[in-house]
Amino acid sequence: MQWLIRGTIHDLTRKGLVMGIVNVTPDSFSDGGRFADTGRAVEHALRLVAEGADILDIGGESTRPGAEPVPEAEEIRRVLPVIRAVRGQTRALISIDTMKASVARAALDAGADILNDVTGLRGDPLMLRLAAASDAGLVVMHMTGTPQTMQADPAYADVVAEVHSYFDSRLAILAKAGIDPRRVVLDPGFGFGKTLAHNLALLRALPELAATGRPLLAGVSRKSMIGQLLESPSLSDRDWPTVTLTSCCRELGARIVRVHEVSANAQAMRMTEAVLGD
Ligand code: HH2
Repeated sequence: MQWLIRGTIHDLTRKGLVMGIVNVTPDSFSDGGRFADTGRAVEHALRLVAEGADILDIGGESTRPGAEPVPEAEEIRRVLPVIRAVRGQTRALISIDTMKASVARAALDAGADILNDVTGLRGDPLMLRLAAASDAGLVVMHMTGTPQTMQADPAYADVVAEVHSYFDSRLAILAKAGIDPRRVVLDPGFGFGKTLAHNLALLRALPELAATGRPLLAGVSRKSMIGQLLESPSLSDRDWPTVTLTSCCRELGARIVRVHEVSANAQAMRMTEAVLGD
């Protein structure tokens, strides 16, 4: 269970990674506007590192259902000063959460280590070439449709089989583009074109999805599936359920969790790993 990022191998066999979310956006679904200016975003990022984040996932465009697309110049204006400032102050890994190759290129040039593309490097025709020319770690996520359309009426004959075959085909396409598979981690994309039943089926199937041999990343933090299960629209009720899901995901084989609150989720990872043993 290894992840190759900028020439360094990270062994995730026994110890998974916590990816802390830094949304430099006015409209993200759970924290929109809170860290939208550079100073507050940098302060937040450094706090997440102090709490135990291994990776900071910095994004300048919300992907919540129905979110307005952001022009590339504006997205770069949001994320670049944050990446530059954070790069100078921490050795934590930095990930750029973007669907645009121009934003990814600027972020990687500014010192980002990982490219997290919710379209699985399919959205921007220039993304695959950029990824191949770099040595960044890559997060390849599954999404049906686009953030504008994905929750309209998600339907699959068999969601687990479809995500599984998507992973296989993306790994084959990336390998053909010359990308070392050890650079890739895979993400089922919870909430991206999925109903509650689809999300639960994918959670249960994590051990099966891990059979590709690549590490799995799970992003369930504060997502609407939690509100649906608890029958509560309140976002402030979603942090403890997220911690529980972190523990479940790690037990079921995920090696990286993407979360808004780092401290409690990092503790859940360590506790679960202690129980799992070798
Ligand atoms: N979820 C979100 C954004 N990026 N990337 C990966 N790899 N996996 C995910 O599950 C994922 C992601 C959505 O969460 P958030 O960033 O909090 O919200 P928004 O997109 O509204 O900024």
